[in-house]
Amino acid sequence: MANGGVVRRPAVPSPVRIRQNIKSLAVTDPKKIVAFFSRAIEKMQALPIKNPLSWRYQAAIHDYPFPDVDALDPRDKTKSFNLRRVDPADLANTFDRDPLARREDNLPDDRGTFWRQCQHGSWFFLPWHRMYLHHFEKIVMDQVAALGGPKDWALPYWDWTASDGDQRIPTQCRPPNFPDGTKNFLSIPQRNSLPGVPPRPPQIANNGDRLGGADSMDKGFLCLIPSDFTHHAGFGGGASLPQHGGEGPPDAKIPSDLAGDGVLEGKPHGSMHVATGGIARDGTAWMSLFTQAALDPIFWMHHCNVDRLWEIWIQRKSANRNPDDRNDKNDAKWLDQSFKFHDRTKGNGDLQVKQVLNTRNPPLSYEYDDTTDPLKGA
Ligand SMILES: [Cu+2]
Repeated sequence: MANGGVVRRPAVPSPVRIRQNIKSLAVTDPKKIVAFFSRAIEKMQALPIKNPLSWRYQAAIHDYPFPDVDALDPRDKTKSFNLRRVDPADLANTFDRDPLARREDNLPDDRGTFWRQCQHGSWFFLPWHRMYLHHFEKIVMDQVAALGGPKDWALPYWDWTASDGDQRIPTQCRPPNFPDGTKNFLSIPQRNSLPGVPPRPPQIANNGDRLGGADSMDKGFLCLIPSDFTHHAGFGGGASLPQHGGEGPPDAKIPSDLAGDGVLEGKPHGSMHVATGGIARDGTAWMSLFTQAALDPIFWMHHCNVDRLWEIWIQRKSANRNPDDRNDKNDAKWLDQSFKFHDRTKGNGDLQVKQVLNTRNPPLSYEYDDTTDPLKGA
């Protein structure tokens, strides 16, 4: 096939916003994408957690620890996915709590509906996170516009798969201050800062050290190889009911041992989370925990790259398809499944999976600057 096996989707009318590689966005870039992102984060962090447009509320949509952690029954499946996995005897020692909690916090009344919604370990992983990024991006866009920034601002992505094997925190996200002396809100100290155990060299994320082991980022792009979406070892994950962690398929004809995460979700997605966050026990491992990950601005750029890999997978071979069989009970449920969100106005932002399958169409209307197939159609 021409063009290295890349199947281009038909163009849709502009304006389509372009999500760009943060590496290509120097602080001096004319649109100041990175600088405006930082200033928008500052604004969002200043809002109280009760406000759906605040930084902490947005992070809690992914997951949030129960404040009543001491009273937690780990068998209660309505409770946090993370905490279910923690040995009760260990609860007092975990750092799976809100690291920004303050006495004066006033948690929102609608948290039971909108918080702790992240979909992992199933075929809802990719569409749910795409929706999550979409609403977050719109909220940031409004902050950027209010600050006088570009109207077509779009989230940058962190390409840890770069062909040079970069696997480092992007330069712009490391120093606590920008060259002009203003605070860099893309930099946080809660990233892997543990000295390596010899003979492994230390990996200090914000120093620009290479993160994780050599295979953390899936250098061979093995995640792009599966040709089926639906499977625990497929690209997108096993058929499952929509739940934190996945709870088995809606239609029993798919054996439940095929439920579970897809290849992309495990590695590089999960492995790069842990490589970035580091060890979970010392309270400085935000990216390693569902409940804290989205507090680190790099979470959004990390997931943008995961979303881009989904787009690459779809484009690289015409045989690669999302679940699309309307006659199949499971596929139909996947397509019609809706998830609850606030939109940028705090109004109803609910979306169905079938609405987010082509990024160039509304309501998404974005594309990536690079969806070249790294495997060149192989
Ligand atoms: Cu993630």
